Amino acid sequence: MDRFNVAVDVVQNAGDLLRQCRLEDAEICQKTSHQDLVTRWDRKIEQLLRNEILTAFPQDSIVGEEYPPEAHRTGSVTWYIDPIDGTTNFINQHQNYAISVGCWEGSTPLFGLVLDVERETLYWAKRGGGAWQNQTQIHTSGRRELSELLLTTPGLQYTFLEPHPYQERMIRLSRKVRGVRCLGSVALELCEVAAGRADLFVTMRSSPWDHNAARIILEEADGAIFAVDGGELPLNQKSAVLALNTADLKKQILSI
Ligand code: 2AM
Ligand code: CA
Repeated sequence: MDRFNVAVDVVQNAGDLLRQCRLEDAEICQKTSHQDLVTRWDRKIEQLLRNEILTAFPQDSIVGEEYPPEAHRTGSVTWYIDPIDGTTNFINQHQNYAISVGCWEGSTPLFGLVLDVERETLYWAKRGGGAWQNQTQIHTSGRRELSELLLTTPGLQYTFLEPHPYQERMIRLSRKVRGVRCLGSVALELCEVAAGRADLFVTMRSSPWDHNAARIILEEADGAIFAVDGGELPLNQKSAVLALNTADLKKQILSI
């Protein structure tokens, strides 16, 4: 099996486990605060993904949220994996969370998978092959007027309430767009832009495992993704992120 098929299999199996699991309170831990949580299931699912991927492709590297990278990987392929993107939603809602797997050869995208676990919806893209929601091809919206755009952001307080260099600009932007939505998952919100149900996305906090799968899907859907200052989004560092239904909107959004 090639990497893509291995990835689809393991992501679907992991989704089946999460859909059936019943989370106990004792399985929830704080990482840095009461707003930054991890569960036994985040760890268990990341272990499952790592084991399956490394058994099939032992030279590949894995960058995941819950475990440090393993040493001595010689290949040029890196997998960015988040076992549960939207852990708070997983805990409180048991919906609106995703498994995110992005596969890159150096800085070249190979494919991205984002499984909306509870909706059993797989967003996926291979480089050059368009973007897909299950068997249906998806595309970003054609909206270009600021007053018609829906802005999605996963952390309302970090985007609008906590002080940061873009805070005033974000508040101005929120007044100019048609509405603001918050789903609570970087990967799922980027897929909302890819599918044309949202038009732009901003987050002040995102890690490579949060966005490196969905960015492939978004770009294959003709969207564009940047660091929040409009520069290139780094592959291997945490970053604030700006994503758009088209690169043509970038100048206008950055000038607000
Ligand atoms: P996570 O669920 O994998 O932690 C909403 O908080 C979104 O922002 C989620 O996609 C979450 O990913 C992501 N996120 C990124 N950095 C975060 C952080 N430091 N604390 C909490 N959520 C973070
Ligand atoms: Ca996570």
